[in-house]
Parts: sequence; structure tokens; C-alpha cells
Amino acid sequence: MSKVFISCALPYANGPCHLGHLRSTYIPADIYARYKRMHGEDVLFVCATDEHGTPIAVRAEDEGISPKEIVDKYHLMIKHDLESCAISFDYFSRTTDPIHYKIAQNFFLKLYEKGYIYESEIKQPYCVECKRFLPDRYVEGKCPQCGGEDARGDHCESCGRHLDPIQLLEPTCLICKSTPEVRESKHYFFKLSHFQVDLKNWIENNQDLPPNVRNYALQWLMEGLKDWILTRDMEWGIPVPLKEGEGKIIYVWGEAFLGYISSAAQWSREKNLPWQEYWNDKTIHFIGKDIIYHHAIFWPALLMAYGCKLPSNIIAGEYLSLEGQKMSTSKNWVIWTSKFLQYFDADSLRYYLTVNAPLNRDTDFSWDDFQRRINDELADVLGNFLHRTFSFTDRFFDGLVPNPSSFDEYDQKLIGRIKNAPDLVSEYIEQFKFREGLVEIIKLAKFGNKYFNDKEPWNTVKTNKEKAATCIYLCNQIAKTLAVLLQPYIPVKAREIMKILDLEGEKISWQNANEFVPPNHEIGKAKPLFSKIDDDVIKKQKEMLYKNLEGESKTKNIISIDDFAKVDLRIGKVIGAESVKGSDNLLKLIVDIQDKKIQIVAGIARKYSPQEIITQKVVVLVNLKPAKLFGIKSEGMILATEETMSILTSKDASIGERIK
Ligand code: B3M
Ligand code: ZN
Repeated sequence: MSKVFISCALPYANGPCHLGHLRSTYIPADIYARYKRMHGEDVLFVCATDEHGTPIAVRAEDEGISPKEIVDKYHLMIKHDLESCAISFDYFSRTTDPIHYKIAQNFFLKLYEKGYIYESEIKQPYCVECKRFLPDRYVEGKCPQCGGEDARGDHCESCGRHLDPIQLLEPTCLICKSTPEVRESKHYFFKLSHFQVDLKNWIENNQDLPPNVRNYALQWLMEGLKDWILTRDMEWGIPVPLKEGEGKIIYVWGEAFLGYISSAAQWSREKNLPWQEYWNDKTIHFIGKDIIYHHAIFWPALLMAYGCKLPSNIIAGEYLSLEGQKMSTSKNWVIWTSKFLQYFDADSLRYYLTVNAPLNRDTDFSWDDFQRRINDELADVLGNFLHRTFSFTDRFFDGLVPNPSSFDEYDQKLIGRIKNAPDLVSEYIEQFKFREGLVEIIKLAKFGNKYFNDKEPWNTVKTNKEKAATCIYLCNQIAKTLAVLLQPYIPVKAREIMKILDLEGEKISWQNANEFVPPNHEIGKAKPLFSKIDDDVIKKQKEMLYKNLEGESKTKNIISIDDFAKVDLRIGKVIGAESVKGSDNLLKLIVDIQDKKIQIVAGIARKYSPQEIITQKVVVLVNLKPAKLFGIKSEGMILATEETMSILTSKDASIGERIK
């Protein structure tokens, strides 16, 4: 049995999974893995969360928690998201697993020993305030190439170029905003340039590589490869396994790839089977197109350096936009998987994201188009065909697949379509043309519907029952073929169809998708499999999505530090409190702010009684224009949250202290 190692790009454990991830990487890989298994190949399908890197470390610092807390949370979330979409990994691990550390460190050591990793003293931004070097995202500034404002130490958002952090113009430390100085630091470099010729040969001779991967890779090779810095001065990461490298960690892209192997190694340990056999037979990486460089250049070079077999293929899914606009998690212009699955099932998502466009083309998720395809294709074509076939079998043939009589030319044509279908779809899937394969399956269902209409079994059942029997016999055969061929695409629904056909227990393989169910085989009752999506459901989704954008523009209402300086906030102590007659909301307070005592009417009575608020230290806005509430003068404002009306307090601050 031939073996195949299939991997998906490792999602960073700093956010949940969204539809873009699923479309470019996870759904296509899963279709492929499921298909291969059904085709009788021995599959090892792995992934893991990528848990290092500066975005995670920076975020942890921002939130005042440890990176581990962040990755623990998102590892579980991502795992859950992918499981909910029926992504059938054999193993899903994490790059913080001790096995991964060991494998990554051994890999580094071996390259070092072989002379492919060397040391070099380089200039790096260093923050004197924070007393540390500032790798990658820890330093921000203007891009030296395009002048873009939001460049990071390693990357410019505006022009997409890879940057050297000391080239940044007007650099500032992301954490304390001070200007870093340039200091020397010793780092480890990978001799990528050494592999220029070998890589070029590999890419040129690998006819299987899809054009997008090939063309990008060749373009970079033409520009000439430079050595890669493989270490960072920071804590969060895998320590460099050398005495002289103490305090340094391996750059996230220098170890994340090993996640494919460490995940497989854990699988091996549990199953007591060697993952290497899979890797050496055939390895296919599924990735998003933004990391073609890493997978087509950097990773193969690392493998060459180590002396390991190179991947057989790299499949790079292109981007998904949302309602015609680029997806953006920071702008909340995104659909999260878990949110989507609150309203729709995973198979409808798998269907839509596959049928929508070929994988090697950018495409758009639009709610209207989603509704149209589900309603027209899944419900009207597929669902309708199956439903009428099963109900007819039940109603007129006691739930038994009828005995056919002779086949006419039309029947023969239909039989031909069924017999051809598995090979046809197979050919597409083998070429990673998942959409084309799915379209073929839907075409078969469409053909089935037309056949059913043309044969009019509702008439012949009364006039010529043999004819009706032949028609329904063949329709059940189409149903079976559809159920098998749909397994890789919409596994949950496909299994439900199998269940109605009472074929669940059988060994279903791709090859027997076109074997006929024998006459008199009893099937179950029809039940609605694909329901239509109502207009208001879609309307509601669109409203929710566009509301995200409004929220975004609200928080974008930036004020300057000078604007903020106008706001005089102080710590005050409540020294008098009473209810306001005729109001359930208001309390009349006297607040001591040290240089004077002021009277404030505060809308917090539903939350606090006068007894509860008295003697509390609160945050007071003291330079608010005085106003009258319920006829009582109010000279300031107590800060409290909007919904839960919790007052902001401070235990340690002294009365009268200014807040800046
Ligand atoms: N963690 C995610 C990305 O850049 C990155 C993939 C690693 S694959 C070894 O899409
Ligand atoms: Zn700093």
C-alpha cells in the first residue's frame, strides 16, 4: 500500500481559525487526505499549532500575561475549530511540546555541526530603557523602502518587503516607545545562499509543483538567495542548543517546520509505527500562498542541509476576501469559524469554500453567493434528487431497491455516467482540482434529476411498473455513487446519505463507488438532508458583519495626548452620599479631592446604595462643565462602566492624586 504524508501549515496560536484559513489550507488538505484514505492509500495527516514568534510574545506583554497562557488558550480553540469542520488529522500537536523542542534542537545542532549554520556579529536595535534587544515586531518605524508608516522590524505592511530592523527609519521600541540604539550581538545564520543551485534544479525538475509555487520560487531564485538569520535575542522560543548561544532562541521559522515532523513523531510513539515511511514515500504540504517562500525555498534548503528527503509537492491556496474586501482580523472584517458554525453546518462551509473557485485563484466569500449556492445546488439539485429517489422507493417499492428490467439507451447512458464518475473525480482530486471534482459530482446529481423528470416514474408506476422500477433502481445507484464520492467533500452529509441507503457498515472505498446496490436491498426513510437558507438569516449575518466595521470606526476615533491632557481626572473619596428623591438612578455625593470638596450627582443608584459608596475612593472627572440634574448642581463625574455601572476605584492612590 502506498503511503502519503500530508501536512497543513501550522496555525499561529494567537487567534482562532477563520474562513480564510479553512479555504486556503485545511479544507483542501482534508479533502485530499480523506480521498486518499478511501482510495486505499495509507495516510498520515498531521498539523500542530505554531506557538512561538514575536507576535505571541508581544501580545503577552501587552496583556500582562505569559505567552504560555495565550498559546494554551488558542491551541484549544484552534483544535476545536478544526475538529468542528471535520478536519481529520491523525495528529494535532503543538510546537511547545517537549518532543518538538528536542527535534528542533537536534536539527539545529546537526546543521551547525555540518557547517551550514555559522556565527556572525551583527548590529541590532537595543532598547536602553527595557534593557534588551528588539527582535522583529518589538521595533516599529518607517519603511526605508517605501516610507510606509507601519513597518515592523522584520516586515513592512505597506510594501510587503522583508526588512532588516536596523534599516527602519525613526525606530521606536514597541513596549516603551523610546528610541533604540544600535548594538552588536552575535547571531547564528543559515547558509541559504549555498543552496542556490541545488534549489533551482529541484524546482525546475519538479514537474508536479503547481505554477503559483514554481513561479514565485523561481523569481526569488533569480533575485539571488541571502543567508538567513536563524536566532533571536528573546526568551519566548526554543533555546539555541549551544553553550555560546545562551540566552538566544531559534527563530520561529527555523523550528516551526519541524512541527510537521514532531507531530508525526508523537503519532508514531502512540501508534508504534514509523512516520519516516510516510515521509519517504510521498510528502505533500498544504499552505497559504503567503508562505510559499518559506516552503519552496527555505524549508527544502534546510532539508538538503540535514540530508533528508524533500517534499513531493507544495499546494498553496490563494486568498479569500470577504464581501469584496480584503479580510482583516484587526479591523474585524472576518468570519470566525466558531461564529459561522453557530448558524450553519460545517458541510455547507466545506461545500461553499470548495465550489466557489479553484484553489489557485483568489476568491470572495459573499453571503448572497453562499445562500444561492446552498439553496440552488445543495438543496435544489442534490437534496431534491435524493429526496425524491428515497421517498419514491419507500412509497412504491416498500423501501426496497427495485428489480430493474431491460435498460434502454437513456438508462445505458446513465449507467455510463455512474461507471465513469469515480475515475473522473479521482483524476481531478489527484491534480488538486478539488472544485472541478465537486462540480462533476453535482453534475451527476443534476443528470439524475433530469433523468427522473424525463422518465416520469410517477406516471409509469401506474402504467408500466417495470419501467418505474428500472428508473428507481438506477436512481438509487446514483444516490450511492454520490454518497461515496461526496465523502471527502461533505463527510457528515455523505454519511447521512449512506445511512439512509443502509450502506454504513460496508467497507466503502473509492473503487466501489460505482458498484451497484443489489435489488431488494432495503433502504431507510427519506429525510430532509439539505435545507434552504432563508433571506432573513442572510440579512442578519450581513448586518452583524457590517456592524463590526462600525465598531472599528468608533475605536479609530483617535485623540492626541494633548486632548487627553485636558481631562482632569483625580482620585477622590466619597464623604457624603444620599439618594435623590424621585429618582431610582441617582445618588447625590460629596467627594473630597483634597484641595476642595465637590458635589456630584451620579447615575449609579441601581448598583450602589449610599452605604456602599461612602468612604470609597473613586476616579473623578473634576473639570467637567457643571450641570443640574433633578434640580441639583453637579460639579463633576464619577467614572463607572457603561453597562454594569461598576465604579473605578483605587486602593493605593492618595486622595487628590491626578491620573495621567
Ligand atoms: N505559523 C502561519 C502562517 O504564516 C505559520 C505557518 C508555519 S508552517 C511551518 O500562515
Ligand atoms: Zn523599550
